[in-house]
Amino acid sequence: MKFHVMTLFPEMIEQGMNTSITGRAMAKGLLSLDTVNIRDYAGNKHGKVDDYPYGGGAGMVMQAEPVFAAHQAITEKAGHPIRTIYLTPQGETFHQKMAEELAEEEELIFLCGHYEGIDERVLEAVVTDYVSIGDYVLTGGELPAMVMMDTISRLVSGVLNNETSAQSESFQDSLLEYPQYSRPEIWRDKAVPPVLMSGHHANIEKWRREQSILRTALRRPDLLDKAELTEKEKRLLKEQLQAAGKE
Ligand code: 6GU
Repeated sequence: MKFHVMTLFPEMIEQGMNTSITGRAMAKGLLSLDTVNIRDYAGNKHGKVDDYPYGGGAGMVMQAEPVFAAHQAITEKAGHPIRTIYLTPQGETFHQKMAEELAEEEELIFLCGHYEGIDERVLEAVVTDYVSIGDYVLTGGELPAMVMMDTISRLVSGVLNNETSAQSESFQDSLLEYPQYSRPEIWRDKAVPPVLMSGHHANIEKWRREQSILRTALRRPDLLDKAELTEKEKRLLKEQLQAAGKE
């Protein structure tokens, strides 16, 4: 996967992506990151890329030409069109299925805006996808771009140590992950659930599935509608919720 990021703050993106799992994946050549400083395409010696909004109003608008020139430099070098994501609270809300679909692309361009936004005309010319990461307002698109790249990266083959974990984790089957425990067996008078110490793999799998279902019901009941539970699992969940005084 090759990520291109158009931004006024390339060091922010590089610092974030060079850390931890994405950093290791880049060192291994499984991912690549190309940050493009839009300011380098300002076309004036002051590096000015913003101006007042026509019609008046607060703040500044990023001008069309530097964004267009930066985008052209990327696609001309690539020699083919590249799906271009503009990070904006006005976009479709990011979700795991979208990440899975984007992970199929060989390259992606992320366009990060600042100030009050970017001149609409260049968005119409270069953007293929408008994406938000949730209903709150950030100062710029850099953190959302990093959120998306992190999510997409872990779906790229070889990025995670264990191939199974990308698939089995939360949301893949609309259930949250089961709780995890490690040494010591007793910590501050709290013991690890005995089934995990039993070595009985079928019982462990069964317990984990039950825990996933119970936890989803308690923390994210909205997800449960999409999960496929057997009649037996539905009955057990009802009992457990009643026992916990939650129903
Ligand atoms: Cl993609 N950008 C900004 N500026 N704020 C956001 C966002 C994006 N998604 C949620 N809030």
